Amino acid sequence: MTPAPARRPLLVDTTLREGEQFAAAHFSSEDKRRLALALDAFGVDYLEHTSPVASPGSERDLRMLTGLGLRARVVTHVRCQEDDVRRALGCGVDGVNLLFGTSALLRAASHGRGIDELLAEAQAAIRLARGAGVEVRFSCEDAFRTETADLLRIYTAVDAWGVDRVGVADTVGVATPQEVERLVSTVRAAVRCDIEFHGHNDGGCAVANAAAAFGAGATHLNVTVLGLGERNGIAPLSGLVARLYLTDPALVARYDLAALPALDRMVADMVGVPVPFNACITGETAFTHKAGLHTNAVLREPRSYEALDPAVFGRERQVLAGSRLTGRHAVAHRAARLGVPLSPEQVRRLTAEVKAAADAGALTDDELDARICAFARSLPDAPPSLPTAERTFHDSPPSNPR
Ligand code: HCA
Ligand code: CU
Repeated sequence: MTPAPARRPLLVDTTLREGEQFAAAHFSSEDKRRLALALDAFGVDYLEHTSPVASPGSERDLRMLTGLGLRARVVTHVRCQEDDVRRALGCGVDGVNLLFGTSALLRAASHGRGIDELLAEAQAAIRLARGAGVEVRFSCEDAFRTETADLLRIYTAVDAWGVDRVGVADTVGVATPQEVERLVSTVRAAVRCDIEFHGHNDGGCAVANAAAAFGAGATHLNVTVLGLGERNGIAPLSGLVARLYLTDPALVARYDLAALPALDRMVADMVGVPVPFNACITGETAFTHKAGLHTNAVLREPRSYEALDPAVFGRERQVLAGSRLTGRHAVAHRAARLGVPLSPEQVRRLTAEVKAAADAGALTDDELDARICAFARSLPDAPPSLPTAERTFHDSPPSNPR
């Protein structure tokens, strides 16, 4: 008997909708085209674009995206208003992502409708979109501050009206993974349709919450490149991929994982922000090892201090040897890479020298190499073939075999 295929999440990239709500973001039509092609090549399952009613340019861009012939489904974010749904349908989308604020706070501050009223408007919008044969998602904005009884009433109603999926949105990033797990499980038990999760990062839990939602039965997970979005954003694509890969590489095997660094850089350049130094997978130092204890072990066995293999994601391991936290193994490794043979006693002395010098600030690779060469030349038995000029290199011990 062949084993049942693992359940895998579908990724809904909303960089071109939620991401454009990031304070510094303004994507040109050409940015959108390049980004959509790159995300499609990476393999995301859906691309969500801003509503065509947002501006004339947004409508033109949405038409341009639906005309690209992407493999990913192109969907747009739409208020539950029939005119808005018609405008979306006119752009040739594969689906509409309908939403309504359902918490008492949003009902009062945003649209002023009661549950009965919003359900009536949702029903009309759903009927119109279903009639056009596109995918329909209905999301409760601010689900985690909405009464559970109200949520279940809404979700079961829209499920009965034939939506393809319901959305559970942590709009202000207040939920914990445990709360996500509880709510998504409750919704899972109440509806037949698929479930989408959209989580903001105000409390630092966006990635953990998306992973928890998947664990509890969500089928579709929202991400943006770099986590761009309102305020401090939502779950970043690279972060969620890292989390899912650690759970089971099969969950993300169909995506072009080595394309992540270039994707993050592309969007960072478009928006004018750096890729965060501590971003999962794509951050500058995500695979950099520094302290002697770490470098010692990692040079022998990369898995000792690496949960993820950099090579899988198109990255390289960096082993720093020039800081005061360095260790003998890192220094010896650097010397060996320079072609400088040293005895264990000489390595010990050189390491002590490096540490003392680095107390004033870490040595650059060039400075460290110069120091190693000078040390070797000063030895009474210095071999004639010592390198005279410093060179730099990236450390890449064998990729870990995971
Ligand atoms: C918004 C709200 C939203 C919608 C999410 C969704 C949120 O900015 O319009 O459609 O599921 O966080 O609630 O992004
Ligand atoms: Cu949002």
